[in-house]
Amino acid sequence: QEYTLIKMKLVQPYPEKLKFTKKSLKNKSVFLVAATLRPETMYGQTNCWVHPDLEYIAFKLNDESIFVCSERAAKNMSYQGFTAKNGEYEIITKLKGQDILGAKLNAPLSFNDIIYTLPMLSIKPDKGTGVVTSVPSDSPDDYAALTDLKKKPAFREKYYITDEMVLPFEPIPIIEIPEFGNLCAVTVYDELKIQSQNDKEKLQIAKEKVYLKAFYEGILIVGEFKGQKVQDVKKVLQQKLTDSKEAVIYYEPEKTIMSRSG
Ligand code: ZZB
Repeated sequence: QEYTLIKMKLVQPYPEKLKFTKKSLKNKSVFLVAATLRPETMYGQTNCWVHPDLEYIAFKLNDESIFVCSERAAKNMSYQGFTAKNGEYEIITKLKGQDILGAKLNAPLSFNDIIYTLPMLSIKPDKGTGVVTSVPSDSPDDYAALTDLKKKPAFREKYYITDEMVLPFEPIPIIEIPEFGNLCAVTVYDELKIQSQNDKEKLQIAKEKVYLKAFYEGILIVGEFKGQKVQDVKKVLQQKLTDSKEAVIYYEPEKTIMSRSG
């Protein structure tokens, strides 16, 4: 499986956990990296998701910059030429998702100059990097999780998330799909009466409803490729993001026989 890894640049001041590592990260570029199949949706990023209880690592790349993601993903990257030595990665520090909640980021193509790192409880540890970029206009999971944070002050408080990290951020219309309008995730969320990010079955149905439609019938309504079909611009945007070093290609190995039968 091929993913586009979106490099979301950490903006100073860095979270405490990253300020006090053995080697100073002050003059280093640090990125939270999110695996996506939808590079054409990056205009609509409103935040980044991490799981508060999951373990992440910060490790060094061969160009001296730092990536933050799950150790499983770092290991995969080390076999794909990301690090100085094949199969090896130098861990700068280990951290929990909660250590980077609230961190300020600068994400490529996003109409928001600054977005925040927020908690999502449905992140799967064994997929992608464990860091997910959020596009609530086109991803029902993202819209559900953002709505949860907006509706429940107690949920924000629990994770020390302040109002300004959440309340100003609305889904941004970026892709028009016949019958679903220009905020397809919001349309299906309402249609299926989804209540929260824990509504697993409905969210699965919601995703299936929009995925193929977006690919075959979606039209970009913003940016440089405005007016073009999603299926025609997906690769072009991926290329543009990798050319500008704002993204890299990352491969996820096939699931092992063990996990397939288990
Ligand atoms: C931006 C985006 C915009 C995404 C969208 C989806 C949608 P798949 O097809 O099952 O492989 N994702 C990535 N890693 C994780 C994880 N560890 N846990 C939970 N979710 C994760 O799913 C790939 C998508 O799942 C990725 O693409 C990412 O969200 C999320 F408009 O990135 B996506 C209808 C979906 N729309």
